[in-house]
Amino acid sequence: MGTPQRDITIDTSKVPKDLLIEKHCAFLTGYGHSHNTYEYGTTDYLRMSGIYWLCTCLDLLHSLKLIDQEYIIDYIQKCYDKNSGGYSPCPNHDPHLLYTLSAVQILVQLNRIDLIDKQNLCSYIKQLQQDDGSFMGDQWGEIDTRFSFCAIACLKLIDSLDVIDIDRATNFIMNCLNFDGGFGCIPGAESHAGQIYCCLGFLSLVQRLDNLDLSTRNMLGWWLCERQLDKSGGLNGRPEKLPDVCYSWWVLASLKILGKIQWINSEKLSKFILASQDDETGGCADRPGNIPDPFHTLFGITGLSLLNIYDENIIKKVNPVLCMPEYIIQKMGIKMQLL
Ligand code: 3PZ
Ligand code: ZN
Repeated sequence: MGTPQRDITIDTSKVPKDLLIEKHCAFLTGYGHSHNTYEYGTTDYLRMSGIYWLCTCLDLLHSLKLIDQEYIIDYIQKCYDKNSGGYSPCPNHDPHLLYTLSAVQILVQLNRIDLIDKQNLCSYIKQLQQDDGSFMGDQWGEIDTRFSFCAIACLKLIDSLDVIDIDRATNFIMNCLNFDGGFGCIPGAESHAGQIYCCLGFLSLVQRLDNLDLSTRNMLGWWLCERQLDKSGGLNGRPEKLPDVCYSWWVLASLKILGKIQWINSEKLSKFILASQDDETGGCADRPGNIPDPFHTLFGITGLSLLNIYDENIIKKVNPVLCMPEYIIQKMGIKMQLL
């Protein structure tokens, strides 16, 4: 039987059963409209990513017109650090790969890639690569496979993958592969769904998924689909944790890359995501009854998009590797590997 699952019970008489599109759009734009800026509601140390979460979610819901694009573009420019070539979460903070990826994703989505100083951005990313192929997130030196993904995703979006050492970067990712088929943040660290997404996304973008043999792909597929809990239908990020809407994204996107998304019970998962909506304020929380935020709202909607249960006129298709609307990836001609 193994260890019992930690799970929650959903009171089906109290939770929404339909997708609350208009309420989500109002919730997301509310993060911008208060105080007439996009600063309200999202804390400053992650504001650039906050703007990426809400822009991406609104575009997927056919409502990008509701945001002030000029304001956002101006905000991104204020977060650009000319000296390093990277972007910070808010003006006068230090640049970091996490927020640099968010800034590039927003600029690509708003069709303003012309504002990016490609050469300066490339040198910013290049100087963060270490001899073992890994990437630091910023000048302070933390190493994590998340940052390898951010580096490769930025470079792919500006068509400049060749400026870094891809072989060494790939070797570092492969050194983070564990015996259970999952990946951790550094060699030897335990497997976690978020890290698995970053490592599979990395291998997909550099077209090296063939590095994973058939038995590893199967083990990893099993590990990922075991994240689905029986009672609630939600997914957790690792064994013995509670279900959380954002893992709908990290796990489903990983399974999509592996070509095994059908290993998840989509009916049960979609019910869990819908139950996590807040029918008063709009937005999704990490699980039913909790307070909604833009992060879980985006990953609830992208999870539903990957499950393919709503028409494209309701939720646009999302790209499983870059977490951006698929039509933009197609328009840019960006190629990646899916199994
Ligand atoms: C959340 N961050 O470190 S965070 C994040 N978490 O910046 C954003 N699921 O206060 C929001 N947990 C909410 N809006 C939560 C982004 C975390 C992830 C925390 C979380 C999510 C469960 C506990 C790390 C991409 C980028 C960043 C992360 C993961 C993936 C918090 C706590 C942490 C953070 C922000 C707010 C609850 C929103
Ligand atoms: Zn979460």
